Amino acid sequence: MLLAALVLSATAVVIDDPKATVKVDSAKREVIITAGPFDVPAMDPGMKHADMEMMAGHDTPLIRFEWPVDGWLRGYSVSVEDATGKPVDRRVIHHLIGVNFDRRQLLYPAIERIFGIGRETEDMMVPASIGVPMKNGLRLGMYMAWENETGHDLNGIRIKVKLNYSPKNLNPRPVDALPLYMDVNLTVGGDNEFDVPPGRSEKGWEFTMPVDGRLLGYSGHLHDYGVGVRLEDVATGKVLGQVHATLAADGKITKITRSLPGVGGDGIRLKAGRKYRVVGSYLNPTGGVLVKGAMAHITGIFAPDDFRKWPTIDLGNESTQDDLASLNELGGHNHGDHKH
Ligand SMILES: [Cu+2]
Repeated sequence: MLLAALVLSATAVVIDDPKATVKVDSAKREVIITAGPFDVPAMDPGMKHADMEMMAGHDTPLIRFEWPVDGWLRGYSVSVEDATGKPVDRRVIHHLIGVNFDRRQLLYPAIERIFGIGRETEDMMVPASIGVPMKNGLRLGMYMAWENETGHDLNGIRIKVKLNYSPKNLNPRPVDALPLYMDVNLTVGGDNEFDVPPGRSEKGWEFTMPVDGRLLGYSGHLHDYGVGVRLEDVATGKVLGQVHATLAADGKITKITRSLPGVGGDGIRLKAGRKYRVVGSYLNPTGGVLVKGAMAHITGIFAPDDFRKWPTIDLGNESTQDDLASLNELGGHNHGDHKH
């Protein structure tokens, strides 16, 4: 009986893009997206990250799918397997970004980035007391960039993204929270990379918070030679949160910290109308400028005090149009930008 129930609870749906399938395992409370097959040529061993960034068609085309259940998203994990189903080192993914066409970001007139991993980030899971509200039928998508340093071509590999959810009848009801993206150098619909001069340097971006709420958890993203990213209050200079990078001896980034101030605590209170700044710091030992070699942002999960005040998508907004156009052009041959 139990086995039958498990089998019945897993239903496969093939959607319009034949490259992605969506499966629900209601026993494990997982939505499993499988994308592929992909052929990923080996990188030239002398290739630097910045060279890779400049390559045409750096990101894969957008892979669209529909979210299949009502409830809350509370975590995700990403794995890669070869044509025979054997695991492949996940570090062949430079980044993987999930987007939600049905919700806007808080700080940018751009569509929501709902999940994301970088080479240096670990899988994400928050306690069941928190969740991102999700409705059956939400239009999602994802894209990724490869960094195949294995020394050999990878043919027919597949990516598996497991999205953990809480069902809609979960009791007690989770606190509604939404992704919060804060980048030191983003042009919506354009890129967010910047040059890093030799030695120590910082780059910051100031913004005014549109709504009241609490930052419940956060991590971030940096490239090689990154030191950290912090969030500070502009008026007082007080550092409210920070992420730190762990680098290997050669300066390559291996890990980035994660904090959950909203678990066992109230989180970091951010106030509507108040100014904040996100600042990325780098220490470049190469003696030269790293051209477009860096990115720095904090990604968090934010509980607004009043959900109704969250900004809605305005399709007439030029930046929103640029954002949508850039997603639709992914995988083209005329750009090598790197969007998160
Ligand atoms: Cu990046």
